[in-house]
Amino acid sequence: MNPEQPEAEDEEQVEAQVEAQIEEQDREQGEAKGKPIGRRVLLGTLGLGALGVVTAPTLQRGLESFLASASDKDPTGLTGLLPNGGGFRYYSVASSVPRKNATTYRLTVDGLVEHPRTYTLAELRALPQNRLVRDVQCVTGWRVPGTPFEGVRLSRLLDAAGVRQGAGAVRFTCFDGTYTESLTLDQARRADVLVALRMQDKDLSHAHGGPARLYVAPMYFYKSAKWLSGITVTEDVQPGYWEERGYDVDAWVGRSNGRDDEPTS
Ligand SMILES: Nc1nc2c(c(=O)[nH]1)N[C@H]1C(S)=C(S)[C@@H](COP(=O)(O)O)O[C@H]1N2
Ligand SMILES: [Mo]
Repeated sequence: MNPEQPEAEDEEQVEAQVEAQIEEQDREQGEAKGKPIGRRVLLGTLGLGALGVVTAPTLQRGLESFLASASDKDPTGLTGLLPNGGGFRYYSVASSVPRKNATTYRLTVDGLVEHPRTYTLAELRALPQNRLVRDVQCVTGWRVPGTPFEGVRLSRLLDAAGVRQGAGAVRFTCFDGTYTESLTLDQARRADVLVALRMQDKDLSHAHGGPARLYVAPMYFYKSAKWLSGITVTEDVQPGYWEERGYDVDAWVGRSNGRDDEPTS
């Protein structure tokens, strides 16, 4: 396939295209079925034009040099080198992310709580779901208008766990084994902060952090940790992956990171 030549017509097709390319790469690498999938650094742009770029970063040869030169310019993920079609970009700081499904996925809530527990996907789905439609804003500049997210309010999970006296923050960990995020307890209890199971009215795809990701509507999208596997109530905020690398911990859209974007929530 020619990466310069957009072939897909809509987002679902693009996503299928991305998945197909990943599978092709895995076959090329001779990885056994069921092994973690690599090279998910940036899988492409979704929707709203510029669909052609979807293939460029997934090309097997040249990927390493592509990443090396990109990281000089854009610490969150290569955006500077790619045309911005106004759609989503797929990000992962981990080179390999295992796939989790309804059978294998677990979300643990622990730390300074009375009742630590682990949820299955079915258990999360059985809880009341909230739907939010807001713009998504990445700190590197791209914005996607009116994107529906649906899932369980984080505040509900915190209440169910019984946050203990002295707790002040929440730390999030991911089954990519690398990414972390954090919120103050007050931020975490906002009604526009979800453990999202659906995005754009579909179950969250693997590429977008499924089966479950954090969705922090009022903050830059780096707060919305993908492949969420752990929620730990802590005393103080521990800066997350990108925050250790210079981004603001309080990542309000339009009021942080030296940016003046229109607020999203
Ligand atoms: N686990 C994990 N979560 C993550 C990231 C990541 O690399 N790993 N990148 C963040 C950044 S910088 C952005 S902009 C969004 C991208 O989400 P998307 O890939 O669904 O577009 O995910 C955020 N959450
Ligand atoms: Mo981002």
